[in-house]
Amino acid sequence: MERLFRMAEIGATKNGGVCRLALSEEDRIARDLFTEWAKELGCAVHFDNMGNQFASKAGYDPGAPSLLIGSHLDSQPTGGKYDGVLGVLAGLEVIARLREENINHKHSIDVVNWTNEEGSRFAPAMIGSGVFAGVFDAEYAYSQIDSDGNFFKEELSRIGYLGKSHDKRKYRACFELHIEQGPVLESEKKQIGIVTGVQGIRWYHITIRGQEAHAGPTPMEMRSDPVRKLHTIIADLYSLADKYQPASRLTIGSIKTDPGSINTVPGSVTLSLDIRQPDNNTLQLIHEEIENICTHKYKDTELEPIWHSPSVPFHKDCIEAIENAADTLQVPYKKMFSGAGHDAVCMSRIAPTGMIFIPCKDGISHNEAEYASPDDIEAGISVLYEAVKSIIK
Ligand code: HGY
Ligand code: MN
Ligand code: MN
Repeated sequence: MERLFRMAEIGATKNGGVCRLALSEEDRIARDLFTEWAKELGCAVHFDNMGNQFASKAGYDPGAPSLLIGSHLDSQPTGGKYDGVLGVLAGLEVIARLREENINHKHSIDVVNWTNEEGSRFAPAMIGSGVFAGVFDAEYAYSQIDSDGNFFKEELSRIGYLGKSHDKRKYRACFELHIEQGPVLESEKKQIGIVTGVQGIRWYHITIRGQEAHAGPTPMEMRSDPVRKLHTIIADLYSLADKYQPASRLTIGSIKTDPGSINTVPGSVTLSLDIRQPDNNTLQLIHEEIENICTHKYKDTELEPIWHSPSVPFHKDCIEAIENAADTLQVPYKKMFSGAGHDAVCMSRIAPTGMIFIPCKDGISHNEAEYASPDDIEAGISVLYEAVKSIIK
């Protein structure tokens, strides 16, 4: 808890949250602090070509594949103290407990801080774990640009975390502890979520084109005002989401006019679109309907797909190890699908992967009011610790 509150001071916002955008000065300070704590725990620390940080505790068999415990330290612009940070610090806590209990273990452990999980400053999300797991190539990631025109690679180098890519290797397993970021566990009074998989995600930019004109002399009937068309397209998108309830999610997180001047009719308006669905076939149907709305129904509208992360299941052995741990510790749990994307999605491509959730107050996250109780945090870390111990022996 001390480490968690110390980390929360980095990028602290006035409403009790954090703003620690990927590759920002705050991210650099957080990374340096992670390194300091990892070294205090006797870990060897390194970072790779995406700035993913690894804190390693050696097992007694150097030839045995290591076990990864990872999450992320970057946050949303108005993020909470727990999203991502909990999973990284839980990894350090597992190492601290192994040392305190003098546990001898075969497999080494790497605690990982994955770069740019949020995808808020540089799209898409999970790009650090994505390059590590072969979802994206490094050049694609390096070419991503933030809203101020900064390139990913320059920013990574600027904060001093542009390392070398490492060779592909096998991993024994990968675990991630995370707050649920939704209301299910709290409403069902369960302390632990055993995550069976993560729903599919698609991101787009939709741009509606018009013609820039003077806000004063230009008669209304002479205007080609893209904002005027916005409400019909937005209505169509929300009714598409309504059509695929209860499981679908649709979010329009940003709407930007260009040039964004109070007395110029915009030449264009661009909205972001985040679609989620646990079923890949349904996600594909929604995708096709979005293409239809944006390319056939409305002219002067461009659809730019940015990211597609298919729905993935987690590994039965990891699910079982977590369930056994929860049973041993007699904590009430529920098996559930994840509504949020996580680095574990990428890792599930290259290692048996599992996730553990704990409740967050009122199901709120990506919000400065985000809160998880010390009790639930303790339960989550203890389940993680038991599950990891059962695998690294
Ligand atoms: O978008 C997500 O689900 C994650 O919080 N980055
Ligand atoms: Mn997260
Ligand atoms: Mn998040």
